[in-house]
Amino acid sequence: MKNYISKSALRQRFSDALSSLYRKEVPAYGTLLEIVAEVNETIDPNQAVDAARLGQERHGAIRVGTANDLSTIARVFDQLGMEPVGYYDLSVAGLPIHSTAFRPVTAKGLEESPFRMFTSLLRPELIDDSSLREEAESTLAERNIFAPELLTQLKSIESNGGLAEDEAENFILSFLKTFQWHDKAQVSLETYNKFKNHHPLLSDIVSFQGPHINHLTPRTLDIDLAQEKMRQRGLKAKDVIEGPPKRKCPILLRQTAFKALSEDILFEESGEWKRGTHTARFGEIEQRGAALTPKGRELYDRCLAKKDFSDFPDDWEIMRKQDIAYFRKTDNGFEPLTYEDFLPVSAAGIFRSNLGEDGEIQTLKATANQEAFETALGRPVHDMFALYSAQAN
Ligand code: OOG
Ligand code: NI
Repeated sequence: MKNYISKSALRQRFSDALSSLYRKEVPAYGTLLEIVAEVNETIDPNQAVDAARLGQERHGAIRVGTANDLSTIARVFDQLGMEPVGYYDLSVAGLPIHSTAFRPVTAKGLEESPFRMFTSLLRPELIDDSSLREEAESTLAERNIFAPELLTQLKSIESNGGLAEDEAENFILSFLKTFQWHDKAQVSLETYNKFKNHHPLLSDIVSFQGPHINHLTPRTLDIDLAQEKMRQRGLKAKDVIEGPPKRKCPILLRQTAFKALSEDILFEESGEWKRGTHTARFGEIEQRGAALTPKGRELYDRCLAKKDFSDFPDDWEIMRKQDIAYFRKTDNGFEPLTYEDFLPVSAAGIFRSNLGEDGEIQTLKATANQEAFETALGRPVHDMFALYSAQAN
């Protein structure tokens, strides 16, 4: 019998391959990695949470256009030990998409390789211009975002129940193609501008051969220091850090990013090439804190809405007694569980600063539709609170 590679090993190899691809394509991301390594080195490893996985920790994000793309990518991620967790309705922030995060769901899986991918699906029903909607849908229907060899390999892994060690390299290379940048658009400049004027996300999702990775995010232990260093090194950092304020006891997730680059694109029009630009790719950093219970999350959302966190206890003992955060019992007492997921309000803030829309949120007459998302995905998403509860005690 052949030796099958473990899903965690495959996930880590994919994460490393994607990181080198992105470093090559977006050199500023390399600078970001240097900053994070520098900052994390200044922190005592004995004090650091999840010290072992820190250096390799990151997430990425892509936006796909069709149900078939979403369900197929879910099958590939499944082979990498990444399952959909949570449903994020981004229509509340004026974005015509809904999302999930593919990630390992067990403590062991997270320990072995914590890589995750925030994945959004376009909601064409939220495009109120019907001719534009039809044009978007027919453009999306014509493209194939997966290399043919990837689909062949995927079928064979699914029927064999695993991937041989010596075939892993090829599988990863085929999957990487889905995340590559395309400097030639698949629509004319005029069509691109039509999509863009309707919503910048629409032009990003529809105009290219594939759903290019739009950012990668290493994890830092001191985001305030890292943000300062980003400025010193000449990266155009966002003005504010998304998420909770700086605290003694970090909770959830704090994030910041450097603004997306404007990149040259060629658009074909009756056999001639026209030059244009597209703004999509950026780099982000994040600092992770404790996972909150539904009660804690409600309190967080309330504090965020009124921009005042004085009601949120900044003491582990109190947070545990009041059932605000999840804890695990260890030999040295209680240890908070790390939040492994995302925050829709923060995501919307990151989206906005990268779509060149620093102003008001556009409103969309829309409601969450988890059922439609799960139908497109081909399976239900995990409930994140259930996953944390299972690991807490
Ligand atoms: C995804 C934004 C969400 C995060 O860290 O909250 C995200 C996107 O820009 O496609 O990655
Ligand atoms: Ni992100």
